[in-house]
Amino acid sequence: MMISMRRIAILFASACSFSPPAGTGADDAPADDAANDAANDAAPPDTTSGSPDLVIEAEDLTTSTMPGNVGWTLETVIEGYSSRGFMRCGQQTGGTCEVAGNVDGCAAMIYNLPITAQGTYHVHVRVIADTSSSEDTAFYGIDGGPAPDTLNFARTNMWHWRTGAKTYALDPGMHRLTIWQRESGAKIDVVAVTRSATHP
Ligand SMILES: [Ca+2]
Repeated sequence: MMISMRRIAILFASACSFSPPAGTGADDAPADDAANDAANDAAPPDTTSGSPDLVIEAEDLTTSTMPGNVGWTLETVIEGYSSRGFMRCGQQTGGTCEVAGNVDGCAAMIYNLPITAQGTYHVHVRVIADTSSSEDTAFYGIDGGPAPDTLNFARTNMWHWRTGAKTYALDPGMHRLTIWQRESGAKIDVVAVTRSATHP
């Protein structure tokens, strides 16, 4: 069932160039889990209606950080995205950013979350990665550092949803979702923070 949604429309565009950060190398992300594999969904979501749950176009971020000369930029070169496009992190190299789990030097997209209902919230992202890509992971977190698990995309050549394993108990008020680079070239179309474990 489609979840009702509130759209946050904050336009942003940033210039981006890429230089491989320290720690670049092979994709050592965990294997995709079966539950997330079952979440493939080529249809873009409705991001126009309101509810305590939030579905936000990735390109409608609140702000971003670009340490190390790596950043997220708006792209439209892969069809099937929702709204104005999708955000791609740096060049398509699959080079990883973090050093020993430290994301301080990793490019981040930050989204304000005006939560209106207390609850346990899940983080979902609509993403794509080709069948041989090493550009298929990102870090995420709400109101702090990254969750211990990463967002691991399926290599399907199709837009699909992934859900993070870590959940967050949130009270009403303004919160903040951060998506950090893990692998350069990662592509994200939509982010969602909902009380349902099922993606929008
Ligand atoms: Ca989008």
